[in-house]
Amino acid sequence: MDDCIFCKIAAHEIPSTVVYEDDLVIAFDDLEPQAPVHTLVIPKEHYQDITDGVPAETLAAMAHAVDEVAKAKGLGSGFRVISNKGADAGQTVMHFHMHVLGGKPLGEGLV
Ligand code: IU
Repeated sequence: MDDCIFCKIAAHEIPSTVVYEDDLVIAFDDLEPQAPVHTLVIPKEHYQDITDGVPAETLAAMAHAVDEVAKAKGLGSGFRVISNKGADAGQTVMHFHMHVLGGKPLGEGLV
């Protein structure tokens, strides 16, 4: 999509700190980290959110990328994966993404 900032990051038109990349997905550090490790995993193709008909192959590539991020960032003791869908969940960038959060004990609550 022309006006999507995450599409531009995926295309390397906007610089980011890339943690992992393959043909289908890219993972890069969040600009406003909410934890010592806060990396975003996104599909290179534009999907609005997790419900937007994302192909199984792409979802599998994202799961693989989460694992690669965890290894690269040394998150062996645990981490959290969050994907916001829609305004009530606080989604601000309308390009499907998974937050990978860790690097400290995150507590037991989900919200
Ligand atoms: P959300 O789930 O849509 O709320 O998360 C969007 C995230 O994208 C949020 O954590 C922002 O800090 C992050 N982000 C970014 O890393 N780089 C950007 O250029 C923009 C947003 I815009």
